[in-house]
Amino acid sequence: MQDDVARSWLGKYNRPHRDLREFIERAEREGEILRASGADWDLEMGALAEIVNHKHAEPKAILFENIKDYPGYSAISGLSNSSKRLALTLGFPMPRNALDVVTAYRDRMKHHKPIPPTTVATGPVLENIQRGDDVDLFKFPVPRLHEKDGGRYIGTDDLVIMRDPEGGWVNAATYRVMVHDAKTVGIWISPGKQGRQIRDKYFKAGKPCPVLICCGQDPLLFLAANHEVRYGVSEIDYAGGHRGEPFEVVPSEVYGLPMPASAEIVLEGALHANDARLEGPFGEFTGYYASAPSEQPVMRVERVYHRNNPILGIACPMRPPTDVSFGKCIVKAGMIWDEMERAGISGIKGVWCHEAGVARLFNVISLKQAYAGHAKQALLVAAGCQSGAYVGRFTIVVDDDVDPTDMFDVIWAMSTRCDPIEDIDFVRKMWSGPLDPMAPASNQTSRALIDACRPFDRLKDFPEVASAPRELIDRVSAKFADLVGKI
Ligand SMILES: Cc1cc2nc3c(=O)[nH]c(=O)nc-3n(C[C@H](O)[C@H](O)[C@H](O)COP(=O)(O)O)c2cc1C
Ligand SMILES: [Mn+2]
Repeated sequence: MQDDVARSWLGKYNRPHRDLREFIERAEREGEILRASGADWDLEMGALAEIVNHKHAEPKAILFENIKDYPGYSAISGLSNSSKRLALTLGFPMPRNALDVVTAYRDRMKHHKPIPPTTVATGPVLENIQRGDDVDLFKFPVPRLHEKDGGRYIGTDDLVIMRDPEGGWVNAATYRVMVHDAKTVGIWISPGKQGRQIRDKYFKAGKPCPVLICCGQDPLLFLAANHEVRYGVSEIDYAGGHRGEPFEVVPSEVYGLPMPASAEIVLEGALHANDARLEGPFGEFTGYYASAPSEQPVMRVERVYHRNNPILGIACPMRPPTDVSFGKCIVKAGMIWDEMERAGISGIKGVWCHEAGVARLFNVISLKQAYAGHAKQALLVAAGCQSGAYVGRFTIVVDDDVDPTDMFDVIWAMSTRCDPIEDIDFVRKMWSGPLDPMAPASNQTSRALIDACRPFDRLKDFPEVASAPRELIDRVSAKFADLVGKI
């Protein structure tokens, strides 16, 4: 099993990167990293992330160096936010475009098997340890990302690691972490998330919930942590399956939770049901300061582990595009495609989660219809599967002659192959959360399922598309090569 997966590491390099640092070296060799020296942790890092990510469709990552007040410390934003860097992260051949990576992800998932980590006694993460009174979170260049944020956020590009008290498996998910003071943080977890389900099991049993917060790690771990991996599967194992070999983990001192051995910074502590403080607001991925401050459990930090000259991972949600949104479009599309095929749907030719919908709210499936009802079945599964369900809005199915990544094509199909009253269905009370500005207090919102395929019973006599055949285009292009060159 492991051999099969290992051979699937088809990247430019014949082995996975060792850690975040080697990944940065590789990405820099591809010209994918911008170095920014002298930014202020107070708002400037966030503003620079906005400037860079709003400029190009495939933005570069930013390595912040010599951060104000923090000589010797650095931070990195946007590591997997381009097709090239995602291919490097996952070990895929260099892609021509985003859909190449989506397809590679879907293909990988056909034989992907989670690989549990190997426990080792030590690793670079133990180079420095703060215990008890020594704990000082302000030792790190923790940014205030947006003007109206409720505080400085140390956890954005992070793994929040917890052990399920029933199954014993380890969840590792990205949840935002605000610094309250030098020794205390607050974690915001949306209702329904797996870490929230686990946390609440401890609280219900009247027990504290042990937690590790890893802030800076291999981007492959971050990728697994911020996507909806199925319940019961550890994101560390899931990422190991992509890597083709196990990650190494070191048991933490206090609670024995697994921390990635080459992590940059890890905080350890526990959440208590009756120990909460106001958390937020925070500029969020939907593009708004979406939820008002609320009482959230705090973690009294008992240990901080960090490498020498640690690199803090940062992600800056904001009005999209953000420093994770492009990469998310690709991975989410690959995951939805895979889940749809696992659910038995045939004929899927492409999936794309549009960045303007922040890879969640406007998702398109391209389908070769084979039977009446095929398109509706595809819509229901795409909107309801684990990776497609949270904070959704519009799911659209188009025929296989429509490029799902091309908004012009998609709107043309919606405009010409969809009769709104017949072809748009609504599903009420789906999974949403406080970050959706339209969500009511129940955190449930509706979905529009839009069938923009030609009606199946009219496939044979539906008007033909008025577009010159490929051969004619090629022949005329060759004949008028001078003119075509000037277009
Ligand atoms: C940069 C970033 C920040 C995120 N912050 C949060 C957060 O604060 N709370 C939350 O519930 N989900 C957050 N998410 C989404 C979760 O990481 C995602 O839904 C993930 O699947 C949760 O893991 P789980 O399925 O194990 O609960 C964030 C995602 C990203 C990319
Ligand atoms: Mn999970």
